[in-house]
Parts: sequence; structure tokens; C-alpha cells
Amino acid sequence: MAMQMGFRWYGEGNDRIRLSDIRQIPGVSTIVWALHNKMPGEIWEPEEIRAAVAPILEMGFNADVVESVNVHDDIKTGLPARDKYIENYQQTIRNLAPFGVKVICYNFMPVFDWTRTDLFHPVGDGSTALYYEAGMIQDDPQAMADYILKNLHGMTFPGWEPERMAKLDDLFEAYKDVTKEKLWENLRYFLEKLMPVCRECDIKMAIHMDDPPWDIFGLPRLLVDEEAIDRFLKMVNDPYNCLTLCSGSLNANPENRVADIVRKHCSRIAFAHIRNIRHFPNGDFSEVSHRDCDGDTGILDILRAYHDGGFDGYIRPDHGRHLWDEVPGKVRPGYGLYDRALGIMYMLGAWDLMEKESRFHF
Ligand code: DNO
Repeated sequence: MAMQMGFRWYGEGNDRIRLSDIRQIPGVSTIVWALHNKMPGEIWEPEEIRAAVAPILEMGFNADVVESVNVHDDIKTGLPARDKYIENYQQTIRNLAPFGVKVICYNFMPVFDWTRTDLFHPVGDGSTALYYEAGMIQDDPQAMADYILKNLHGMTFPGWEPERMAKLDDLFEAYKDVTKEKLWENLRYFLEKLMPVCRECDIKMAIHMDDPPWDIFGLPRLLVDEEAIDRFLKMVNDPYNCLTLCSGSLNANPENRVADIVRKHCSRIAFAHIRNIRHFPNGDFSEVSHRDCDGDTGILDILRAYHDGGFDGYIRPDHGRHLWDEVPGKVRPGYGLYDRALGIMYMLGAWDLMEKESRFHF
């Protein structure tokens, strides 16, 4: 098996990008998809899955990776109702298996998924990108949620469901007593219940890193650095308990050496997200192009680490900048067509060269 290149697509009628556009990007085999109308905790029914996957397969792609099946807050907070939601999750895994799904990406972040303060920040070359202004993430989560929802212009975005965001106070209340240790314990409980089903279905659970990798608004976050990743993999030491190693999420903390983590845990990385970050001295950061020298994340070292490790999982360009006519309202923030396509060509260029060199040397 070789590494497989993926492209995240939000589905027919829910994405301006068409599958026929994606087919023109060289080297993409996998569409990373989800049922975006589902609330966390709901069962994904076989008929709904079939309808979503059919156009993907028809266009000649595989649908091996789902991002994400979101985890209900009762599982994260450890309420008694979690057992019912875990059963639903198990059923969703069973329902996905006949469609060839191999990896489920998910996250265990309390309340918020990824967090940015500016979705269309000028990069300096006329394009815009997602931006994090450290000073702004202080005490008003509602203002941030409102800002993000407004800039989605009605587009769905997992983790930012308007229904959930409308109940932010209740959510914060629910997490009030959830310490970091409790959250770890709830994650272990969840995964231990899933592992037998994953083995039976040959589907890997691949946890996404916390983005950014530190506590925000007083909410604990777990998957933040190498030590936490070591703990996570040891805690449920099963080949089906894997990582979605997101280079940009981790490297939002410049101390995180992503290439070293890849070298250490390559066999447990089921899904690689490649994104480049540029840091500013005041703690702000901007997302930038995939080109190594445009940011500080070390994209080439990371790709080399995957190549040296014999990586045969799935990889995708993560966010891209918004280029050309990708202006607010016309593009899902971070998920335009052009910069992700450029990122793919950059990654495949480096990868093909490494392949060629290794064939030449041995
Ligand atoms: C951001 C994405 C995340 C990711 C989830 C996984 O663009 O990388 O939203 O999909 O955290 O559950």
C-alpha cells in the first residue's frame, strides 16, 4: 500500500467545488467526506451513507476517510447518557464499514473545534488566510462564535453547528467540573468501548489534534504536544487507536517539533493533515501556503519523516489560503480549491522526488 492523497469535500449541494474539479488535481485518490447535516450523537443510516458516497465512487475516487463523526458532549463530559451515544457511535462505525471506510477522524475538544479570530486575514500577496490573534481569545466565547458563524455565510461547518452555538452558556455549564484528568478518563472510556467494533469493522479511529494546542476560555484541551500524544497512544494501546496528526494544529505552538513526532509514531498515524503556519513574536499566527519557506512548520522535514517511516496512510492538504475570486461568501473559510490544489502539487513534488531517490539508491 502506498500513501493516498485526499481532498476534503463537503458534499453535493454543500460545496461550491465539484468532484469534477477535484478530479483535475493530479494524484487525488480519496475524498474526505462526512454527513454534514448530522448532529453529534445521531446514527448515520446506511441509506444516507450510500447517497453521500455514490457520487464519490462514480467519479472514480474512494471514500475511505470520514472527517468527522463528531462526539456528543455527554460523552466528553461523562454523563450517564453517554452509553447510549457510544452505542450510536458503534452503530455508525458498523454502518460505514460496508462502504469501504477505513479511517474515522474525530476530535475530543470541549465545546469548540478549531478556533480562529480572523477568517480572511490578508497574507500580504493579495490572498487571505485564517489567522489567530492571541490577544482576542480572552473572555468572550460568544463573540467569537458569532463572528465565525457570520463568516460561514450559512455554510455548514462541523463543530460550529448553529444549534450548539446557540446554547453556549449551557455547554460551558456542562463542562464546569470537567478537569483535564476527567476529560482524559472520558476519552479512555469512549475508546475502550469502540475498539472491539473497530477491529471487527477494520476501521481506525484517528483523533485530531487540539487546535490551537492549549486551553482556551478555561476549557481543557488534551492533544497538545508530544507528551500528550505519547500518553494517548499508551492509554489505549491498540493499532486501531490512531492519530490524525495535524501539522498546523500542533505547530501553532512553535515548541512542537512535528517531524520528530511523525518519526516516533508513524505507524499510529492513520491520517496526516499538512498545513503551514507563520508565527509572530506576540503569539499571533497566520496560515500560509504549503511551501516550506513561507512558514515555520517545517513542511519538507515532515514529509521526509513520513517518507522515511514508510507512511501508507491518508494525507491531505489541510487549510489553504483564499486565492483569486475566493472572497467571503464564495468560499468555505480554509477550504477553497486553488491553494489546496497547489499544496497537493507541492507535496506530491517532494514525495515523488523522494520516491525516485530511494529507488535509485537501493
Ligand atoms: C479544521 C479541521 C477540523 C477537524 C476536526 C476533526 O479545519 O481540521 O475541524 O476536521 O477537528 O474532528
